[in-house]
Amino acid sequence: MSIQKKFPEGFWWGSAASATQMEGAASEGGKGLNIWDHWYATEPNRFFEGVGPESTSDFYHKYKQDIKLMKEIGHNSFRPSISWSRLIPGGTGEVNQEAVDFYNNVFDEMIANDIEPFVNLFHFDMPLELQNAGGWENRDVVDAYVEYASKCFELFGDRVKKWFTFNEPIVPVEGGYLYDFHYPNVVDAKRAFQVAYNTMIAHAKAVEEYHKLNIKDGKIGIILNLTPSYPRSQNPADLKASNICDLFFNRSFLDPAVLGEYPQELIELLREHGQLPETKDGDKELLKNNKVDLLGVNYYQPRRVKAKENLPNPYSPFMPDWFFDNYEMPGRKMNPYRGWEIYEKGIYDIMINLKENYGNIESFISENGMGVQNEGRFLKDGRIEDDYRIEFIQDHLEWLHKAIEEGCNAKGYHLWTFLDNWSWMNAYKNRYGFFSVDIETKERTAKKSASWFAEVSRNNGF
Ligand code: BGP
Repeated sequence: MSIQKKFPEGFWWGSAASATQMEGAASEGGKGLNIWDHWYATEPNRFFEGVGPESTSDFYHKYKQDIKLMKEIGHNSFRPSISWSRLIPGGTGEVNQEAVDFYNNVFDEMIANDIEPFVNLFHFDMPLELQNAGGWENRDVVDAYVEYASKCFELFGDRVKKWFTFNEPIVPVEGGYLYDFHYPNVVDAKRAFQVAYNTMIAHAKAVEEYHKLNIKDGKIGIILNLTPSYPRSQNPADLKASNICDLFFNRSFLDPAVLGEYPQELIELLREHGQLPETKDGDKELLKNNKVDLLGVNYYQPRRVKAKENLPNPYSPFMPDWFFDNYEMPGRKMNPYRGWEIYEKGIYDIMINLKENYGNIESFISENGMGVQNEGRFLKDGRIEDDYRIEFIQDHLEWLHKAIEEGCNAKGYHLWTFLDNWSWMNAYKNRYGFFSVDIETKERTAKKSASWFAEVSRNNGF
Protein backbone atom coordinates (compact mmCIF):
# COMPACT_ATOMS: atom_id res chain seq x y z
CA MET A 1 0.00 0.00 0.00
CA SER A 2 1.47 3.32 -0.93
CA ILE A 3 1.26 6.12 1.59
CA GLN A 4 -0.53 9.14 0.19
CA LYS A 5 -0.39 11.37 3.22
CA LYS A 6 2.92 11.28 4.98
CA PHE A 7 3.34 13.28 8.19
CA PRO A 8 6.54 15.03 9.31
CA GLU A 9 9.11 12.85 10.97
CA GLY A 10 8.61 12.41 14.71
CA PHE A 11 4.88 13.21 14.48
CA TRP A 12 3.15 12.56 17.82
CA TRP A 13 0.65 9.73 17.47
CA GLY A 14 -1.34 8.92 20.55
CA SER A 15 -4.37 9.66 22.62
CA ALA A 16 -5.55 11.63 25.62
CA ALA A 17 -7.48 10.87 28.77
CA SER A 18 -8.04 12.32 32.22
CA ALA A 19 -7.58 11.11 35.77
CA THR A 20 -11.20 11.28 36.91
CA GLN A 21 -12.42 9.68 33.71
CA MET A 22 -10.06 6.71 33.62
CA GLU A 23 -8.29 6.02 36.90
CA GLY A 24 -11.19 4.84 39.03
CA ALA A 25 -10.06 3.98 42.58
CA ALA A 26 -11.77 7.21 43.60
CA SER A 27 -11.65 6.28 47.26
CA GLU A 28 -8.47 4.22 47.22
CA GLY A 29 -4.80 4.97 47.58
CA GLY A 30 -5.38 7.88 49.94
CA LYS A 31 -7.13 10.04 47.35
CA GLY A 32 -9.12 12.99 48.68
CA LEU A 33 -12.49 14.04 47.33
CA ASN A 34 -12.92 16.19 44.29
CA ILE A 35 -16.03 17.97 43.05
CA TRP A 36 -17.09 14.97 40.95
CA ASP A 37 -17.06 12.57 43.91
CA HIS A 38 -19.08 15.08 45.86
CA TRP A 39 -21.56 15.97 43.15
CA TYR A 40 -22.24 12.32 42.39
CA ALA A 41 -22.79 11.59 46.08
CA THR A 42 -25.30 14.42 46.37
CA GLU A 43 -27.04 14.33 42.96
CA PRO A 44 -26.54 10.92 41.31
CA ASN A 45 -29.58 11.64 39.14
CA ARG A 46 -27.50 14.13 37.17
CA PHE A 47 -25.40 11.30 35.71
CA PHE A 48 -26.39 9.07 32.80
CA GLU A 49 -27.97 5.89 34.17
CA GLY A 50 -26.79 6.96 37.63
CA VAL A 51 -23.17 5.90 37.00
CA GLY A 52 -20.55 7.85 38.95
CA PRO A 53 -16.75 8.26 38.91
CA GLU A 54 -15.98 5.61 41.56
CA SER A 55 -14.38 2.94 39.38
CA THR A 56 -14.44 4.32 35.79
CA SER A 57 -12.02 2.35 33.56
CA ASP A 58 -9.79 1.26 36.46
CA PHE A 59 -6.51 2.49 34.93
CA TYR A 60 -5.29 2.84 38.52
CA HIS A 61 -4.99 -0.94 38.74
CA LYS A 62 -4.57 -1.79 35.07
CA TYR A 63 -2.07 0.82 33.90
CA LYS A 64 0.64 -1.72 33.06
CA GLN A 65 -1.61 -3.70 30.80
CA ASP A 66 -2.99 -0.50 29.26
CA ILE A 67 0.42 0.94 28.49
CA LYS A 68 1.28 -2.34 26.81
CA LEU A 69 -1.81 -1.92 24.64
CA MET A 70 -0.77 1.64 23.80
CA LYS A 71 2.55 0.34 22.66
CA GLU A 72 0.85 -2.32 20.55
CA ILE A 73 -1.14 0.27 18.65
CA GLY A 74 1.88 2.40 17.92
CA HIS A 75 1.47 5.24 20.41
CA ASN A 76 4.61 7.31 20.82
CA SER A 77 2.87 9.71 23.22
CA PHE A 78 -0.08 9.70 25.59
CA ARG A 79 -1.66 12.41 27.70
CA PRO A 80 -2.96 11.47 31.13
CA SER A 81 -3.70 14.05 33.82
CA ILE A 82 -2.62 14.08 37.43
CA SER A 83 -5.44 14.10 39.93
CA TRP A 84 -4.76 16.99 42.29
CA SER A 85 -6.95 15.45 45.00
CA ARG A 86 -5.02 12.18 44.72
CA LEU A 87 -1.59 13.81 44.89
CA ILE A 88 -2.46 16.33 47.60
CA PRO A 89 -5.67 15.25 49.35
CA GLY A 90 -7.51 18.37 50.40
CA GLY A 91 -5.64 20.39 47.78
CA THR A 92 -2.98 21.87 50.08
CA GLY A 93 -0.36 20.46 52.44
CA GLU A 94 1.03 16.95 52.60
CA VAL A 95 1.76 14.99 49.46
CA ASN A 96 0.26 11.50 49.34
CA GLN A 97 3.12 9.05 48.86
CA GLU A 98 0.88 6.36 47.37
CA ALA A 99 -0.07 8.80 44.64
CA VAL A 100 3.56 9.71 44.01
CA ASP A 101 4.32 6.01 43.64
CA PHE A 102 1.39 5.51 41.28
CA TYR A 103 2.31 8.38 38.97
CA ASN A 104 6.00 7.43 39.07
CA ASN A 105 5.06 3.92 38.03
CA VAL A 106 2.84 5.17 35.22
CA PHE A 107 5.41 7.59 33.79
CA ASP A 108 8.25 5.08 34.14
CA GLU A 109 6.23 2.38 32.46
CA MET A 110 5.34 4.70 29.60
CA ILE A 111 8.94 5.77 29.08
CA ALA A 112 10.12 2.15 29.20
CA ASN A 113 7.71 1.55 26.31
CA ASP A 114 8.88 4.61 24.34
CA ILE A 115 5.65 6.46 24.99
CA GLU A 116 6.28 10.05 25.93
CA PRO A 117 4.12 11.34 28.78
CA PHE A 118 2.35 14.61 27.99
CA VAL A 119 1.08 15.53 31.42
CA ASN A 120 -1.88 17.72 32.18
CA LEU A 121 -2.28 19.20 35.66
CA PHE A 122 -5.97 20.02 35.75
CA HIS A 123 -8.84 18.38 33.94
CA PHE A 124 -12.04 19.75 35.55
CA ASP A 125 -11.31 18.06 38.90
CA MET A 126 -11.07 20.65 41.68
CA PRO A 127 -10.38 19.22 45.15
CA LEU A 128 -13.62 19.55 47.12
CA GLU A 129 -12.09 21.49 50.02
CA LEU A 130 -10.80 24.14 47.62
CA GLN A 131 -14.15 24.36 45.87
CA ASN A 132 -15.74 24.86 49.29
CA ALA A 133 -13.27 27.70 49.81
CA GLY A 134 -14.60 29.39 46.65
CA GLY A 135 -12.78 27.47 43.93
CA TRP A 136 -11.24 29.63 41.21
CA GLU A 137 -13.08 32.69 42.51
CA ASN A 138 -10.63 32.72 45.40
CA ARG A 139 -7.05 33.88 44.73
CA ASP A 140 -5.81 31.62 47.56
CA VAL A 141 -6.87 28.69 45.38
CA VAL A 142 -4.71 30.13 42.62
CA ASP A 143 -1.74 30.01 45.03
CA ALA A 144 -2.62 26.46 46.05
CA TYR A 145 -2.65 25.44 42.39
CA VAL A 146 0.78 26.98 41.81
CA GLU A 147 2.14 25.02 44.78
CA TYR A 148 0.59 21.84 43.44
CA ALA A 149 2.01 22.48 39.95
CA SER A 150 5.47 23.19 41.37
CA LYS A 151 5.29 19.97 43.37
CA CYS A 152 4.52 18.05 40.17
CA PHE A 153 7.47 19.64 38.35
CA GLU A 154 9.72 18.73 41.28
CA LEU A 155 8.49 15.14 41.58
CA PHE A 156 8.19 14.19 37.92
CA GLY A 157 9.97 16.89 35.92
CA ASP A 158 13.12 14.82 35.47
CA ARG A 159 11.11 12.50 33.17
CA VAL A 160 8.09 14.50 32.05
CA LYS A 161 9.15 17.09 29.47
CA LYS A 162 5.76 18.23 28.22
CA TRP A 163 3.43 19.83 30.71
CA PHE A 164 0.00 21.34 30.32
CA THR A 165 -1.45 23.62 32.97
CA PHE A 166 -5.11 23.08 32.09
CA ASN A 167 -7.34 21.14 29.77
CA GLU A 168 -10.18 23.24 28.34
CA PRO A 169 -10.22 25.78 31.17
CA ILE A 170 -13.33 27.36 29.69
CA VAL A 171 -15.41 24.26 30.38
CA PRO A 172 -15.55 24.64 34.19
CA VAL A 173 -16.51 28.28 33.54
CA GLU A 174 -19.34 27.35 31.21
CA GLY A 175 -20.42 24.26 33.09
CA GLY A 176 -19.99 25.49 36.64
CA TYR A 177 -20.92 29.18 36.38
CA LEU A 178 -23.09 29.72 33.28
CA TYR A 179 -24.89 26.72 31.87
CA ASP A 180 -25.41 24.35 34.78
CA PHE A 181 -23.58 21.23 33.62
CA HIS A 182 -20.77 21.11 36.20
CA TYR A 183 -20.68 21.57 39.95
CA PRO A 184 -21.15 24.12 41.62
CA ASN A 185 -24.05 24.86 39.22
CA VAL A 186 -23.92 28.60 39.66
CA VAL A 187 -25.53 30.78 36.98
CA ASP A 188 -23.78 34.13 37.21
CA ALA A 189 -21.71 35.63 34.39
CA LYS A 190 -19.77 38.01 36.60
CA ARG A 191 -18.58 35.11 38.75
CA ALA A 192 -17.92 33.09 35.60
CA PHE A 193 -15.57 35.75 34.24
CA GLN A 194 -13.80 35.92 37.61
CA VAL A 195 -13.29 32.16 37.48
CA ALA A 196 -11.99 32.41 33.90
CA TYR A 197 -9.63 35.24 34.77
CA ASN A 198 -8.24 33.62 37.91
CA THR A 199 -7.69 30.36 36.03
CA MET A 200 -5.59 32.27 33.53
CA ILE A 201 -3.60 33.85 36.38
CA ALA A 202 -3.03 30.40 37.87
CA HIS A 203 -1.90 29.23 34.45
CA ALA A 204 0.57 32.09 33.97
CA LYS A 205 2.01 31.63 37.46
CA ALA A 206 2.57 27.92 36.80
CA VAL A 207 4.27 28.75 33.49
CA GLU A 208 6.48 31.23 35.36
CA GLU A 209 7.47 28.60 37.94
CA TYR A 210 8.24 26.07 35.25
CA HIS A 211 10.33 28.44 33.19
CA LYS A 212 12.34 29.38 36.29
CA LEU A 213 13.50 25.77 36.50
CA ASN A 214 15.12 26.06 33.08
CA ILE A 215 14.70 22.41 32.24
CA LYS A 216 16.47 21.35 29.10
CA ASP A 217 13.94 20.26 26.41
CA GLY A 218 11.11 20.97 28.84
CA LYS A 219 8.01 22.67 27.48
CA ILE A 220 4.86 23.93 29.07
CA GLY A 221 1.58 24.71 27.39
CA ILE A 222 -2.17 24.74 27.76
CA ILE A 223 -4.90 22.75 26.05
CA LEU A 224 -7.77 24.75 24.61
CA ASN A 225 -10.95 23.67 22.91
CA LEU A 226 -10.93 25.98 19.92
CA THR A 227 -14.27 25.97 18.23
CA PRO A 228 -14.35 28.20 15.17
CA SER A 229 -17.40 30.50 15.12
CA TYR A 230 -18.76 30.43 11.60
CA PRO A 231 -21.32 33.14 10.73
CA ARG A 232 -24.54 32.16 8.96
CA SER A 233 -23.78 34.74 6.25
CA GLN A 234 -21.56 37.68 5.43
CA ASN A 235 -24.23 40.11 6.64
CA PRO A 236 -22.53 42.51 9.10
CA ALA A 237 -25.00 41.51 11.81
CA ASP A 238 -24.02 37.83 11.47
CA LEU A 239 -20.34 38.72 11.32
CA LYS A 240 -20.69 40.72 14.50
CA ALA A 241 -22.36 37.78 16.23
CA SER A 242 -19.57 35.42 15.19
CA ASN A 243 -16.88 37.88 16.23
CA ILE A 244 -18.39 38.18 19.72
CA CYS A 245 -18.59 34.40 19.99
CA ASP A 246 -14.97 34.13 19.03
CA LEU A 247 -14.05 36.66 21.72
CA PHE A 248 -15.98 34.83 24.42
CA PHE A 249 -15.24 31.23 23.55
CA ASN A 250 -11.82 31.21 21.88
CA ARG A 251 -9.90 34.41 22.35
CA SER A 252 -10.74 34.70 26.08
CA PHE A 253 -8.10 32.02 26.70
CA LEU A 254 -6.16 31.82 23.47
CA ASP A 255 -5.00 35.45 23.45
CA PRO A 256 -3.72 35.65 27.02
CA ALA A 257 -2.08 32.20 26.74
CA VAL A 258 -0.30 32.76 23.43
CA LEU A 259 -0.08 36.54 23.02
CA GLY A 260 0.09 37.41 26.71
CA GLU A 261 -2.88 39.79 26.70
CA TYR A 262 -6.65 39.90 26.55
CA PRO A 263 -8.34 41.25 23.41
CA GLN A 264 -9.25 44.89 23.96
CA GLU A 265 -12.65 44.30 22.37
CA LEU A 266 -13.52 41.69 24.99
CA ILE A 267 -12.46 44.01 27.80
CA GLU A 268 -14.64 46.80 26.36
CA LEU A 269 -17.62 44.53 25.97
CA LEU A 270 -17.42 43.31 29.56
CA ARG A 271 -16.88 46.83 30.83
CA GLU A 272 -19.92 48.08 28.97
CA HIS A 273 -22.05 45.44 30.68
CA GLY A 274 -20.49 45.80 34.13
CA GLN A 275 -18.99 42.31 34.02
CA LEU A 276 -15.26 42.92 34.35
CA PRO A 277 -13.48 40.67 36.85
CA GLU A 278 -11.32 41.97 39.67
CA THR A 279 -7.64 42.09 38.86
CA LYS A 280 -4.49 42.72 40.88
CA ASP A 281 -1.44 44.87 40.33
CA GLY A 282 1.14 42.96 38.38
CA ASP A 283 -1.33 40.64 36.62
CA LYS A 284 -0.81 42.30 33.26
CA GLU A 285 2.96 41.86 33.40
CA LEU A 286 2.54 38.32 34.65
CA LEU A 287 0.49 37.41 31.56
CA LYS A 288 2.78 39.31 29.24
CA ASN A 289 5.90 37.55 30.53
CA ASN A 290 4.58 34.02 30.69
CA LYS A 291 3.34 32.85 27.34
CA VAL A 292 3.10 29.17 26.48
CA ASP A 293 5.74 27.19 24.62
CA LEU A 294 3.25 24.78 23.13
CA LEU A 295 -0.48 24.73 22.45
CA GLY A 296 -2.80 21.72 22.52
CA VAL A 297 -5.91 22.09 20.41
CA ASN A 298 -9.02 20.08 21.18
CA TYR A 299 -11.42 20.07 18.27
CA TYR A 300 -14.73 18.27 18.05
CA GLN A 301 -17.24 20.57 16.44
CA PRO A 302 -17.65 23.98 14.89
CA ARG A 303 -19.93 26.68 16.27
CA ARG A 304 -22.32 28.31 13.83
CA VAL A 305 -24.01 31.51 14.76
CA LYS A 306 -26.29 34.24 13.50
CA ALA A 307 -27.48 37.60 14.74
CA LYS A 308 -30.07 37.36 17.50
CA GLU A 309 -33.66 36.94 16.37
CA ASN A 310 -35.08 38.60 19.50
CA LEU A 311 -33.77 40.95 22.10
CA PRO A 312 -32.67 39.09 25.23
CA ASN A 313 -34.99 39.20 28.19
CA PRO A 314 -33.56 42.09 30.23
CA TYR A 315 -34.60 40.31 33.45
CA SER A 316 -32.69 37.13 32.60
CA PRO A 317 -29.12 36.59 33.81
CA PHE A 318 -26.48 38.20 31.57
CA MET A 319 -25.03 35.60 29.20
CA PRO A 320 -22.64 35.50 26.23
CA ASP A 321 -25.74 34.34 24.35
CA TRP A 322 -27.19 37.83 24.60
CA PHE A 323 -25.18 38.59 21.47
CA PHE A 324 -25.88 35.66 19.15
CA ASP A 325 -28.19 32.77 18.32
CA ASN A 326 -26.94 29.36 17.37
CA TYR A 327 -27.43 28.60 13.72
CA GLU A 328 -28.33 25.17 12.39
CA MET A 329 -26.85 25.03 8.95
CA PRO A 330 -29.10 23.07 6.60
CA GLY A 331 -27.44 19.85 5.50
CA ARG A 332 -24.88 19.83 8.26
CA LYS A 333 -23.30 16.49 9.08
CA MET A 334 -24.11 15.37 12.60
CA ASN A 335 -22.91 12.94 15.19
CA PRO A 336 -26.43 12.36 16.51
CA TYR A 337 -25.32 10.60 19.73
CA ARG A 338 -23.38 13.55 21.05
CA GLY A 339 -25.43 16.10 19.15
CA TRP A 340 -22.31 17.64 17.67
CA GLU A 341 -21.79 18.69 14.08
CA ILE A 342 -18.92 17.03 12.26
CA TYR A 343 -16.99 19.55 10.18
CA GLU A 344 -13.54 18.27 9.34
CA LYS A 345 -12.28 21.46 7.74
CA GLY A 346 -12.55 23.19 11.11
CA ILE A 347 -9.22 21.64 12.07
CA TYR A 348 -7.57 23.32 9.08
CA ASP A 349 -9.19 26.69 9.79
CA ILE A 350 -7.92 26.59 13.37
CA MET A 351 -4.39 25.81 12.25
CA ILE A 352 -4.39 28.58 9.64
CA ASN A 353 -5.62 31.02 12.27
CA LEU A 354 -2.77 29.98 14.58
CA LYS A 355 -0.33 30.44 11.75
CA GLU A 356 -1.58 33.83 10.70
CA ASN A 357 -2.54 35.42 14.00
CA TYR A 358 -0.67 33.57 16.72
CA GLY A 359 2.91 33.47 15.47
CA ASN A 360 2.50 29.93 14.15
CA ILE A 361 3.01 28.62 17.66
CA GLU A 362 4.02 24.98 17.98
CA SER A 363 0.80 23.05 18.41
CA PHE A 364 -0.86 19.68 18.04
CA ILE A 365 -4.32 18.21 18.03
CA SER A 366 -4.63 17.18 21.64
CA GLU A 367 -8.19 15.82 21.34
CA ASN A 368 -10.47 14.90 18.50
CA GLY A 369 -12.88 12.02 18.49
CA MET A 370 -16.32 10.60 18.05
CA GLY A 371 -18.55 9.36 20.84
CA VAL A 372 -21.08 6.75 19.74
CA GLN A 373 -23.88 5.16 21.73
CA ASN A 374 -24.59 1.40 21.82
CA GLU A 375 -21.45 0.40 19.99
CA GLY A 376 -22.31 -3.21 20.78
CA ARG A 377 -24.44 -3.03 17.60
CA PHE A 378 -21.27 -3.07 15.55
CA LEU A 379 -19.81 -6.16 17.17
CA LYS A 380 -18.71 -8.77 14.66
CA ASP A 381 -16.72 -11.86 15.66
CA GLY A 382 -15.93 -10.27 19.01
CA ARG A 383 -14.68 -6.94 17.61
CA ILE A 384 -16.43 -3.59 17.28
CA GLU A 385 -16.21 -2.63 13.60
CA ASP A 386 -16.09 1.12 14.09
CA ASP A 387 -15.57 2.15 10.46
CA TYR A 388 -17.33 5.46 11.20
CA ARG A 389 -14.53 6.32 13.67
CA ILE A 390 -11.83 5.42 11.17
CA GLU A 391 -13.51 7.64 8.62
CA PHE A 392 -13.88 10.44 11.18
CA ILE A 393 -10.18 10.32 12.11
CA GLN A 394 -8.96 10.00 8.55
CA ASP A 395 -11.09 12.90 7.31
CA HIS A 396 -9.72 15.14 10.05
CA LEU A 397 -6.16 13.98 9.45
CA GLU A 398 -6.47 14.91 5.79
CA TRP A 399 -7.24 18.50 6.69
CA LEU A 400 -4.49 18.53 9.28
CA HIS A 401 -2.08 17.24 6.67
CA LYS A 402 -3.09 20.00 4.28
CA ALA A 403 -2.51 22.60 7.00
CA ILE A 404 0.97 21.19 7.61
CA GLU A 405 1.72 21.26 3.89
CA GLU A 406 0.82 24.93 3.96
CA GLY A 407 3.31 25.60 6.72
CA CYS A 408 1.27 25.20 9.91
CA ASN A 409 3.31 24.15 12.91
CA ALA A 410 1.25 21.10 13.94
CA LYS A 411 3.29 18.36 15.56
CA GLY A 412 0.86 15.59 16.38
CA TYR A 413 -2.57 14.06 16.67
CA HIS A 414 -4.10 12.57 19.81
CA LEU A 415 -7.46 10.88 19.76
CA TRP A 416 -9.97 11.22 22.53
CA THR A 417 -9.55 8.60 23.87
CA PHE A 418 -7.58 5.45 24.46
CA LEU A 419 -10.15 3.39 26.36
CA ASP A 420 -13.87 3.90 26.55
CA ASN A 421 -14.10 6.04 29.61
CA TRP A 422 -16.45 7.87 31.92
CA SER A 423 -17.68 11.06 30.27
CA TRP A 424 -18.76 13.28 33.14
CA MET A 425 -22.55 13.63 33.20
CA ASN A 426 -22.82 11.37 30.17
CA ALA A 427 -21.02 8.63 32.13
CA TYR A 428 -20.77 5.67 29.72
CA LYS A 429 -23.41 6.82 27.24
CA ASN A 430 -21.09 7.56 24.33
CA ARG A 431 -17.98 5.50 23.72
CA TYR A 432 -14.86 7.10 22.27
CA GLY A 433 -12.01 4.63 22.72
CA PHE A 434 -9.72 2.58 20.52
CA PHE A 435 -10.49 -0.11 23.09
CA SER A 436 -13.92 -0.95 24.42
CA VAL A 437 -14.30 -1.52 28.14
CA ASP A 438 -16.83 -3.83 29.71
CA ILE A 439 -18.00 -1.66 32.56
CA GLU A 440 -18.72 -4.66 34.79
CA THR A 441 -15.57 -6.75 34.26
CA LYS A 442 -13.33 -3.90 32.99
CA GLU A 443 -12.15 -6.17 30.23
CA ARG A 444 -10.55 -4.33 27.29
CA THR A 445 -11.10 -5.29 23.65
CA ALA A 446 -9.52 -3.61 20.64
CA LYS A 447 -11.90 -2.05 18.13
CA LYS A 448 -11.17 -2.03 14.41
CA SER A 449 -9.94 1.57 14.69
CA ALA A 450 -7.16 0.41 17.04
CA SER A 451 -5.52 -1.74 14.37
CA TRP A 452 -6.11 0.92 11.72
CA PHE A 453 -4.44 3.57 13.90
CA ALA A 454 -1.53 1.20 14.60
CA GLU A 455 -0.92 1.06 10.85
CA VAL A 456 -1.18 4.80 10.45
CA SER A 457 1.32 5.52 13.18
CA ARG A 458 3.66 2.79 11.96
CA ASN A 459 3.59 4.29 8.45
CA ASN A 460 3.53 7.84 9.79
CA GLY A 461 0.65 8.45 7.45
CA PHE A 462 -1.98 6.68 5.39
C1 BGP B 1 -13.64 17.19 26.01
C2 BGP B 1 -13.03 16.88 27.34
C3 BGP B 1 -12.94 15.43 27.66
C4 BGP B 1 -13.98 14.53 27.03
C5 BGP B 1 -14.41 14.97 25.65
C6 BGP B 1 -15.64 14.29 25.11
O1 BGP B 1 -14.27 18.41 26.05
O2 BGP B 1 -11.73 17.40 27.47
O3 BGP B 1 -12.82 15.29 29.04
O4 BGP B 1 -14.93 14.14 27.91
O5 BGP B 1 -14.63 16.35 25.57
O6 BGP B 1 -16.81 14.91 25.56
P1 BGP B 1 -17.93 14.14 26.35
O7 BGP B 1 -17.24 13.25 27.29
O8 BGP B 1 -18.71 15.19 27.05
O9 BGP B 1 -18.74 13.43 25.33
